[in-house]
Amino acid sequence: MTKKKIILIYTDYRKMGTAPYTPDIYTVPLGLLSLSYFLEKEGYKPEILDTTIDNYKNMNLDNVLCVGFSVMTGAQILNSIEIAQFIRNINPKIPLVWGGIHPTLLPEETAKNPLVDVAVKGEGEHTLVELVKCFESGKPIDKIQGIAYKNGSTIVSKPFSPMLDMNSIGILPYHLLNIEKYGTSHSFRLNTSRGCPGRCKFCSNMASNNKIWRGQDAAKVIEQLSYIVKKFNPGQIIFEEDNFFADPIRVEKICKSIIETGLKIKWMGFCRSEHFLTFSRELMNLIKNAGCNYISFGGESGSQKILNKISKGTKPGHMIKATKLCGELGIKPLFSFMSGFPWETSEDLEATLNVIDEIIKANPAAEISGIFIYTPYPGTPIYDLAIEQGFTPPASMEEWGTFQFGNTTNVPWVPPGKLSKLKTLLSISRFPFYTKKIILPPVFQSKHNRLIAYMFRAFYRFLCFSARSRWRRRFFRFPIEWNIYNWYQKKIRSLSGVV
Ligand code: B12
Ligand code: SF4
Repeated sequence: MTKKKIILIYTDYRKMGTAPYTPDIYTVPLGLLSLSYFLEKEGYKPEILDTTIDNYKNMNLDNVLCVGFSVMTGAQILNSIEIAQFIRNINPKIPLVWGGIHPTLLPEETAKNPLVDVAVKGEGEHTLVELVKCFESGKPIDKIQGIAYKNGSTIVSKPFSPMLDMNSIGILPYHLLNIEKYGTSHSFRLNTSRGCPGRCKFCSNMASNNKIWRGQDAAKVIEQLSYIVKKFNPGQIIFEEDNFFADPIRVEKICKSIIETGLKIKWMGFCRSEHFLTFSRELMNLIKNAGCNYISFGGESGSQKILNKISKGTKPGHMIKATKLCGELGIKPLFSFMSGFPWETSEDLEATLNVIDEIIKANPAAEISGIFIYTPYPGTPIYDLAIEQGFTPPASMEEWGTFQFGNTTNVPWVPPGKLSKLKTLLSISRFPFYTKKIILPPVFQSKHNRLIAYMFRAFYRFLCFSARSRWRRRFFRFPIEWNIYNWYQKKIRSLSGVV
């Protein structure tokens, strides 16, 4: 008998409001691919529907065993609610399973929603296979770990299931995706480790991974890399994981194997600057020779006081040293920063601007991805402090669906004048990162719109000038041009169907 279908849905996340207009950039749903790998191994036929690319209304709901949703906090919740309602209207008997970081952080609240039959906590590979087996056989789900579900008027919440052995993941079933649409010849994302030993107090890693880092063996990583290079030949590999460099012995083995197997790749990974400084010069050279061209560091703040408060474990001096070393090695360092923490004074913020200047001075090739406004996420150690300081947590799934990363209403303790400064700083600091190449929206690309295109380019040049001179003079008041720019971004995103 042919098995029933399992549809896994990746809903639209793009309503997040901080990224300027970037057309046709999609990110491969790595979580859903990993779930699908395990389902296929058990003989099931998963289908992935990425609604950032395809319209969910064309979904065929005949012979479906269950539908899974992958959900981050924010816009994906609203989208998942809309699609779940669509499915319920057509066939109310199809079980709806929600997984991903949001159900992991708030499993009981998620399971309460009438459009959720089961909320999955943490890694979903084994849990989903077990659930699917129960749905198929009609057996009860009460023996399964890592889930929350309704039992009459109460919510049952089971403990997390044991962590997955990363080496049990094989080559992901990319055939389930319309892979050309993801721009994989340009860059390819893969996941070879999970978790992070860090304990930064704003990060959800503490709740979702319990500070436990685990990674695939070097041989497994090379197997994945060789397959990807042969099949897709991407210009850039991105190790999409919290801390690719957590285990230097693994890093050494991976780099040696990349060189020995003759894999010609360029790659980037995430690291902590103080951790990078503990590597020997030999290892650093090996990393460079194995094709590493970017390392992304979380700078967060230039103020030692703030770095201590958030338990970052990094000093501003570490960032400068790591930047210089990257310069010597010919690797581009990429830093991201944050503003608006409850304890942040004007001096602390100034220290962040100063450390950015020092980073650029130490290595002009260094890039800054932005100074993002702190967002209190549930499950993070300073979430309760944010509530004490006046943050009102969304009260329902629908409200969590409108919760936006970097939104100024998330930091009510910041006085209005400073908020405007944080917003301007976010726009200015992100502008160079996103506009290395000016992207003309299609609407401006036709011959008839030459004049508009000319004005568009001129405005961008003016913004470059404004960003530089405001930054130099530390003058962030009356940000009329940046308000126009942000208004324009919103408009263009809505014209391109994102908002
Ligand atoms: C890649 C990535 C993105 C990509 C998305 C790629 C993709 N297609 O998934 C993009 C660039 C779009 C993105 C955007 C954002 N991201 Co992001 N992102 C990540 C990152 C670095 C890796 C995700 C990943 O691929 N992991 C590997 C896979 C294998 O794991 P996974 O997706 O979690 O899936 C597993 C489980 O969650 C579960 N699961 C997932 N889906 C489902 C579905 C079902 C049915 C089941 C049963 C189980 C299940 O099983 C999977 C396998 O074990 C994570 C950090 C992290 N370590 O996870 C942050 C992370 C998810 N992002 C985060 C944030 C804050 C954002 C942004 C708001 C802004 C920003 N600065 O990045 C935006 C907007 C998102 C939004 N809310 O709308 C936070 C999420 C906080 C939260 N509560 O939502 C994270 C956790 C980073 C952090 N440590 O704080 N992100
Ligand atoms: S180093 Fe990065 S991933 Fe690790 S806990 Fe800190 S913020 Fe989270």
